[in-house]
Amino acid sequence: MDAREMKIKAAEAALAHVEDGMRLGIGTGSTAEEFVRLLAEKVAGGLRVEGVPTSERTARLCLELGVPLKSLDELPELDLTIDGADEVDSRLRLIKGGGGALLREKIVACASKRMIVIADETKVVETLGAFKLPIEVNPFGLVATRIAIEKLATRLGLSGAIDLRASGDGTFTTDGGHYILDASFGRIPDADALARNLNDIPGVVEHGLFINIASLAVIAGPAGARTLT
Ligand code: ABF
Repeated sequence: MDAREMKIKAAEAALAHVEDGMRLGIGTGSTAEEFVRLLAEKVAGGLRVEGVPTSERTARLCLELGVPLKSLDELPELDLTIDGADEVDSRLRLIKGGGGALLREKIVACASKRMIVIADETKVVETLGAFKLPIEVNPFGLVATRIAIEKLATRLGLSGAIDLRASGDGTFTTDGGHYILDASFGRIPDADALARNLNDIPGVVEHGLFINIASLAVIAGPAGARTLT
């Protein structure tokens, strides 16, 4: 099974949790896009759902494939969000934000009764942090915010470069107009403490540690899909 087939396997398994009439949060990234394609087939076959997209990119794909969309303000309480991740540990703690949509992803997931993560085996880790932790920051006071994050990291015994994310023609800007700092900590032994403390830094809009948010992960590997709860 190649990488794309594994993403499709995970998306298929998650689709089994979608019921007629559900209000769905719809994630971002290549795995979530496989889910959107499968969902669109079901919608074409008569399944009635309303989706809230977690990014402009996902919104475009849904519109193109005929998945009905609403804004989160129109549907502020969702039944289920299905989204990808960059890392997942055995306690269903996640790193997200590699795709740059972490703020909307977290808002949508937290507005949902349940969040199912779809990923392939390469995303499962013992300790979070090998993937650079995305931290969404307000452009105002960028340097001061970065220094505050560095000081926090030092206090928590973490080290590593904290780089401003670039895009082809300059600085990467999120759908919300913010910047992203990617922190190469390598290992984050106490992800809960880091998550709590990052939220106390005023220039930090949100970070990619999703703690106590996911309720289930569908992990696809060469032998098929398994679940983590
Ligand atoms: C989103 O897409 C993100 O939070 C995560 O960064 C990324 C995962 O992408 P992919 O499924 O392409 O690996 O879910």
